[in-house]
Amino acid sequence: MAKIQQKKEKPMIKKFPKGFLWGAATSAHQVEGGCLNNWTEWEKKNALRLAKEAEEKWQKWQKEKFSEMFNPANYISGRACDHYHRFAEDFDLAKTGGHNAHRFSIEWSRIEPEEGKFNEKEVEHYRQVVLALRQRKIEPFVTLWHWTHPIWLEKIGGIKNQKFIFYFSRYTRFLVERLGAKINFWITLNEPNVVAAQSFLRGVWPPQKKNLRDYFLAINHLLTAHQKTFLIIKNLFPRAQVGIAKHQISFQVLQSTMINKLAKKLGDYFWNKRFLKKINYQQDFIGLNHYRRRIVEKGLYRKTEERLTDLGWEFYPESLFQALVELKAYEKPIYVTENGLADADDFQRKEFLFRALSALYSAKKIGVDVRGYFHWSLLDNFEWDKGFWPRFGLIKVDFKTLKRTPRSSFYFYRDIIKRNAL
Ligand code: IFM
Repeated sequence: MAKIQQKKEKPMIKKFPKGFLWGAATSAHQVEGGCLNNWTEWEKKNALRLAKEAEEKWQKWQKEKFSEMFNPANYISGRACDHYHRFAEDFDLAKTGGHNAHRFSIEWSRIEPEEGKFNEKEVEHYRQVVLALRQRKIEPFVTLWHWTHPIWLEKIGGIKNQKFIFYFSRYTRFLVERLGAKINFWITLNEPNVVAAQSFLRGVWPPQKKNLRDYFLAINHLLTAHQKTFLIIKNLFPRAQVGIAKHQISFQVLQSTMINKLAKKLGDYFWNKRFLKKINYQQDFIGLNHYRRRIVEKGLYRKTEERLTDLGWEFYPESLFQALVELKAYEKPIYVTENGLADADDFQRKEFLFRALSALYSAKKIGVDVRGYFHWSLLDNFEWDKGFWPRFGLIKVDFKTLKRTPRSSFYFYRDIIKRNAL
């Protein structure tokens, strides 16, 4: 019998282009510590309630694994990771991880703690942050508003007050005039659709007011705020690249019925497209924040329960492919400005990274112009109304001692970056 010669298949190397940006993202309120803003005020009022509601809200396995969720202190951002004082140490770690880009946000309430009174010392702080990144050859992506703003602004309604547009523009001009020469990439707003929906549609985030009219007001103010600040930045620094970080869901129709197709269209329009379409002449790139898909069935959107992350979100990294492909129509460069999972034991993060980056590679192969990937997050941090228990970090943080310990996935990601390939 003739021997069947087994051909050894060479594993295909998925090579990324030279200059591809690799990094991680954080936001001021979630890592800096010592903030005083609309969220810190809300945390004080709601910590006890959130701890009590944990019993009802989470599954048995989550409650057993993360008993911190029953402690009101879990819901107070407090000193967080103390990144405000330890940013240099954190950037050293990012450098060891091979990162050549980093996304962070500026805390508006530090810059303008009282209406119209700007704090130059805090501008200097962020100048040092940018310098620390540049010294390590890490490209800064700077977010101007990652959901938190000064208390004086919240007192007059925050994003649902039209004056938000004026105040946000003034704050942007002040900052960009001072820091703009050192920054190539600005992200004006983080996930405008998420914050407006959580605050005014679901009514679960500050100011916790369920009201459809306020929802549309908030979205429209954020739209105009972006359009105006885009022009401010471009007038001051024409070569700066300006965009937003947009939360996108991959709506997936399994059975192609009329009602499912219609539900996908609606979901896509209201969640994914409306905002981006309206600002398409005022964005140089699209920042994609992507975490999840939704299955469209019988005209409804449903989650799947098959394999889950610590927060109970579906583990399905491949949905990044669809999210990227759907952005191709805008004909802009794309940076994945957030993508990641809560995984305290780091059991799933390596596989997540590998599969998500394979999806990104496949999207690139069919012509999607993706130029960078920022994993969420560099450090474990304060996950808003969930508090500290969901662990998104490539680097583990012990919130008692503030000791940083890179997880095994940190090194896995480092090796991908080193090879610039999968
Ligand atoms: O932690 C958040 C981040 O602030 C915005 N995007 C989603 C992340 C995970 O929930």
